[in-house]
Amino acid sequence: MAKRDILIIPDKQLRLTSEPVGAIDASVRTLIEDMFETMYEAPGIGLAAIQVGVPRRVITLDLARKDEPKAPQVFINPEVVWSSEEKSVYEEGCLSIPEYYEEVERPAAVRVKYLDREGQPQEIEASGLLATCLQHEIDHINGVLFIDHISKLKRDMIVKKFKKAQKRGEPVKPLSEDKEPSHHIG
Ligand code: K1U
Ligand code: ZN
Repeated sequence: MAKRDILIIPDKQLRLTSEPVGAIDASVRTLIEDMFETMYEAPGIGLAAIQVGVPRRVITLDLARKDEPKAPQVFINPEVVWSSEEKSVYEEGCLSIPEYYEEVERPAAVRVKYLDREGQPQEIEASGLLATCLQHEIDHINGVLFIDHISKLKRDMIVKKFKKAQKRGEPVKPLSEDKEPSHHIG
């Protein structure tokens, strides 16, 4: 297994639409292993392959708390086949936009069809954090970021900060020091 570098905005690769996976071969299995290592190390609760520069429709998740055993989940070629009318709001973060957290409104529940890591077709109905995370990661494989769901004013401010920091070769400081995630897993 190898940890890979996570792309940070404004990297243009994050705007690509990822291609479906055909056969789950050795390169896909290595990608999945590397994504878990990268996600756990970050640390994060989800990761899309494009965040490590691979434009394939592969997602890893682990929503287990720190005091619980690991619960890795893999979604290959995921597709939302149903979304609830009911919405929920969650303060989201993104490993490609480090240190920024904003409330995003999305469908409260979704049904997602996908292939598991053995290539078997599966369907899952998700609500709560799993629904939020799945939608966030499926957005990634379609070139969409959570900041696309917030106001243009806030989005432009965040992108500007990251562009400026990239030019200077510096890390980006949070817009406000008290913008911490309200969900504390573990
Ligand atoms: O896709 C990503 O960038 C990963 C992202 C997933 C996500 C988080 C919150 C809402 C929707 C999607 C993250 O994992 S950000 C880091 C994070 O939320 C976290 C990290 C450690 C412990 C608990 C949360
Ligand atoms: Zn993200």
